[in-house]
Formats: sequence, C-alpha cells, structure tokens
Amino acid sequence: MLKTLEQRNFPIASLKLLASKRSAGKKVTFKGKEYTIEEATPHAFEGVHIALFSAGGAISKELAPEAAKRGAIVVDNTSAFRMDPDTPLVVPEVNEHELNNHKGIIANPNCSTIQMVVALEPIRKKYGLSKVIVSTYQAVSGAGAKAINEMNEQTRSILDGETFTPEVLPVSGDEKHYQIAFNAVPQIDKFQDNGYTFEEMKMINETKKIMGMQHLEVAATCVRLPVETGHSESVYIEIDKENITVDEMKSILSEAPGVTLQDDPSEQLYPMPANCVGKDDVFVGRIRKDLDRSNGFHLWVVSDNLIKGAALNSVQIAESLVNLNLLK
Ligand code: 2RA
Repeated sequence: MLKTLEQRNFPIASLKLLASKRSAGKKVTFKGKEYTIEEATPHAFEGVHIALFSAGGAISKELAPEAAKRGAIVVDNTSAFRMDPDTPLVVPEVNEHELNNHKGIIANPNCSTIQMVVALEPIRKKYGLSKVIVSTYQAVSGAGAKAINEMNEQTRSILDGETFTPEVLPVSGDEKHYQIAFNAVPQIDKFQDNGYTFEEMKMINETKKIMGMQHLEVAATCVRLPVETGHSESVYIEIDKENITVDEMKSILSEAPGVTLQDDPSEQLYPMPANCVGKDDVFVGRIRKDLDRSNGFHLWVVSDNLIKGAALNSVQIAESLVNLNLLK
C-alpha cells in the first residue's frame, strides 16, 4: 500500500503508520522520509482522515469502528465488513457511486472478485449479464508470505529428493495440509455447509453486491496453483443479447477502464501471471463465443492479486474519496 501511495503520488499531508505492539518502534521509509511505527490503539486514529486497514479481520472488527467514530474513513482490506449491508463494497471502475453512502467504513473486495468484476462491468453495461461461471487458478501469495515460503521450500525439497511436511496450505487454520509444489489444490479458505469454500462464496456474494445484481447467477470453483503471484480465471458468461461477435466484445474491453486486452491467437497472445506481475491492470484474453449458446462467451482474466486485488484498489478508493469531496 505504501509503495502504491508513493507511486501514485497520493496527496498526503501527514502519515501515521500503525501496527501491533510488537512492531511499534520499527522504522519505515516513505518518500525518502523515515517514519516510526506506532501501536494501533483507538486513540491513535484521532485526527486521521483516511485509514487504510490490512491487519486481518479480527483487528478490523475491533479498530475500524473506533477509527470511524473518531471521524476517519476506513478502507478495510479484510473480509470483516464486506457483506455488511451498511458497508459499501467498492471497485472504483464498477461502483464508485456507492462511496456516497458510506457510514465511515468502506470494504475492499476479495482479490479474485475484484479482477473479475473489472472485466465484467463494461460487458454488463453494454450487453447485460445473466450468468457467470468462474474457475480460478490462484497464486499462493493470496495466502500470505508463509505460503510462498512453503511453496519454495517444497519445490526445493522435491527436486532434491527430500521429504517435507506441508503445514500452511490450503488453509493454515484447517485440519489437513497438502503439498502445493507441482500440484493443484481445489480448496481456498474453509469449506462452508453448502460444500462451497469461503473463497468461492466470497466470489459469488461479492460479485452480486458490487454489481448491484442480486439476481445474477454466479458459480465459482477456486483452485490454488504453484504460482507465486497473479491470479488467473476462466470465466464463462451469458449476456442479455444474442449474436454479439467476438470482435464487438474485444472492442468493448479494449476501451474499458483498468482493462488491457491481450488477445490474438494468431500471435499466441494471451495474458499469463508471469507477464502481469507488478502491473496495475486486469488483463483479458482468449475471448471466444460459446459453441452451443449464442449469448455465451468464455474469457481468460489475469491480474496481480497483490496490486489490483489489494493495495491498488484500496488506494483507488481513497483517491475516489478525495475526488468526490467526501472527506470531512
Ligand atoms: C486468496 N483471495 O487468494 C485470497 C486472499 N484474500 O487466498
């Protein structure tokens, strides 16, 4: 987030860096100036205009209302408030107007949801949308630094013929752990009573909320791959119009905000995580018409899950708050 704030030259008059007691006292450099991390307490939010939170759901539940009570607008990067009816869930390219209804807390959606809705919104606007079926190919950085280390160590162990015990993935808090190196794991987050994982339910519920379409049919299967960063998604959609061509679809996406079209089978051009890491946009390619349904299309959507999926979207929300004059 700090890197993104710095790169985008966000208008900061003063900056406070807050973390747990354990990190308090550590130094961090921002725009060439050294800052000392302070302990995050309710009182620390006094006088703050915008508070960017990313310290886990439990901390957000405890401190975001305290910050909001003291006049700050919280942009929360956890799942704590995403489905709260009083909390706007915002992707600026899709529903920036929802910021006008905030009550002190704004939720930043789940990474895999963000990149999908950025690609779907321009299509919905032009042709309508009735159904979405997504299968994800998600990077381990979505599960945190420990998961990246686990993948790297397992890869080395396997190549060196050594044994190892998986301890982190698929979910650090679940009972069983599985190998991620040279594997594909169809579990991201814990299973819910309906057989879907929490990640899959996030994609389903958050998509409907962000797009303001409770009636939209959405199904998701979320899979973790041994890719460090960059989530990929195979997305099948049905639109409200028949007989739209692939070229028409490409033309809409080539002009859409936050989207880069990379689609030329004759040149073997399509998005891949390795080419999208470090970039701001959502990359879309492999656009095909369904062979059976005249209103069906298939898309391949890739984005850096740590940038547009997290830090950048939070900072864009903060930028929109400034541009819409919503700060107190
Ligand atoms: C993941 N979407 O990739 C999650 C991170 N919030 O695990």
